[in-house]
Amino acid sequence: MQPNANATSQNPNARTIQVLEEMCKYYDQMQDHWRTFAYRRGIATLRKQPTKVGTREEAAELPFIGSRLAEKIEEIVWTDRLRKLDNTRDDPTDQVLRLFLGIYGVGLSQASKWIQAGHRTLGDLVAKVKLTESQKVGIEHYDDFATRIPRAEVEAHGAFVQTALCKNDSAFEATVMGSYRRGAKDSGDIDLIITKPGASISELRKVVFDTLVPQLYKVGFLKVSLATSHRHDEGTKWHGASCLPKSKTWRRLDLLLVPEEEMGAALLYFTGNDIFNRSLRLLASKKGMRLNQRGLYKDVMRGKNREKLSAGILVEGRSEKRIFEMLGVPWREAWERIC
Ligand code: DCP
Ligand code: MG
Ligand code: MN
Repeated sequence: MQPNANATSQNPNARTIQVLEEMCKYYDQMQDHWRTFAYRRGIATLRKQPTKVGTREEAAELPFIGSRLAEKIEEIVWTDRLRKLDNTRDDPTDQVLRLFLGIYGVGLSQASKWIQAGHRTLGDLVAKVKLTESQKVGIEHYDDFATRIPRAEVEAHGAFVQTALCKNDSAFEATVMGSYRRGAKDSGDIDLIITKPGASISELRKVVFDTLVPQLYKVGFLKVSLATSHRHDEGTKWHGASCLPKSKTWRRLDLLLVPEEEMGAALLYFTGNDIFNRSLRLLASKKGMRLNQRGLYKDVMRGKNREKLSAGILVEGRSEKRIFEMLGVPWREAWERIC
């Protein structure tokens, strides 16, 4: 369990946190990543406070709480609500935008174009727009993908893949990552790392893409593969949807193929959370190093604006613990990597 998850109701700032979390969820739905990050960091700070934070001055003293967020904290304490949140809830265009942004793979520019063209409902899109295959699936399974997945079900999807893998080669391992590894009670999707000691990426690819995926389609577990937005992920990632034998609910499933020598970096990356990853990458870059999902590299040449001029030399990829050590960061268990 996340250490903070249970503590919320006894927290002196519980009500403030609750309202800020709603605001944060709104920004997340709007794909406003910057504000989402700012709110999440601010909320994390507030969770750690032993006493109630009541004024903007008090709030602004705290780490990761800027003047705007501090004003909002004061407003919530004084009025028990946030006008900005109430306004967004009442705005019909906003509601349509959030509806469209909730479709898998749909971004702001696509959603805005549809609104400008006069579309207001998912039915409008189905009837009047030429949709991609992924968008069609995203609409058909809109509610499925919007529903959190209970921890036990995440585990069951992982076990299903592991069992199928073992039938091909008992040395293969499927490990559940993402919010599950951080101890979350439910998850937005299922993230799995697939690996085998000693196997190269080409062996992993062959087994996963030529054998495992077709088999899992055949038994009805995999339902559809969904387009990936990043070209460089091709060949190491699979995105799609899966469904347990007795269920009707499709879940989002992400597979990441990882050779042994990159396992530490991949564990680190795929455990997250995304804010924790960001801060580690920034720290690496400040130390003249670079961290990505393959490894930690040193002697990276950077230009004036920290842009990368050379890839650098691999320092560590295999061990998650060693990467922490090389960065000079004390070890943190997965459930402590909340941000
Ligand atoms: N990740 C990242 N940066 C991103 C997206 C992902 O560093 N922009 C990493 C950290 C995430 C992990 O990949 O923890 C898995 O990504 P998910 O989007 O599946 O996020 P989580 O599993 O953390 O949360 P959720 O329960 O919403 O799936
Ligand atoms: Mg996830
Ligand atoms: Mn994922």
